[in-house]
Amino acid sequence: MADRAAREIRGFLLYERVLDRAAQRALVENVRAIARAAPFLVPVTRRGTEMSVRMTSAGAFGWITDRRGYRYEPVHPSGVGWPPIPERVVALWRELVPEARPPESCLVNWYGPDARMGLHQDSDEADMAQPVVSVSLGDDALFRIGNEERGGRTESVWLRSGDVIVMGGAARRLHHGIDRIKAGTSDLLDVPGRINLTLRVVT
Ligand code: MD6
Ligand code: FE
Repeated sequence: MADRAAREIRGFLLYERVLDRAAQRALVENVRAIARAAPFLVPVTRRGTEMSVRMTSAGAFGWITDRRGYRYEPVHPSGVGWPPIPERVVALWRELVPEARPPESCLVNWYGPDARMGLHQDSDEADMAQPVVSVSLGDDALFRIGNEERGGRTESVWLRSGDVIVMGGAARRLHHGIDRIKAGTSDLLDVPGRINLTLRVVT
């Protein structure tokens, strides 16, 4: 595959429509199976504010936030182990970031039509030299990329179903977030909304 074309935005690499419709559908089925084993959670910040996305995970570690703060946990709060990361996204990881260590976590974010994700840095991982690979499914989402420090100018790009982003190198420390979802732009899911999968090395 090595010759896929990427669009670069501030060091983020955007691979458009990497997953075809059949692969997207199969991945949605994988996500449904993950959610049956490890149900979606309502993430709550340390201050007690509910986030608008719903979250679960696959892999050796899942990313959790609750009144105790942000962290990776080896099991779902129910006590069950996180299900394995779907093989097709592990294959994508190997293809797009062959030099990286194997992924240890696949965070699954569910966005309803009104969900968003504020500008944040991904900084809970021990080895920041390892990239993050993110897959979008369902409705279009407006992704905003900022700077290493808070504030300053930002750039936005629409992410569509089947798109994949690689965040590595200097871009690994940039703020980024999802401003909004454009409901009804995809008919992949039975309901309006978006699924995002983010693969990471945690240790
Ligand atoms: C999202 N994505 O696309 C949120 N983080 O719903 C992220 O927070 C993200 O897309 C790190 C690398 C790529 C991402
Ligand atoms: Fe992130």
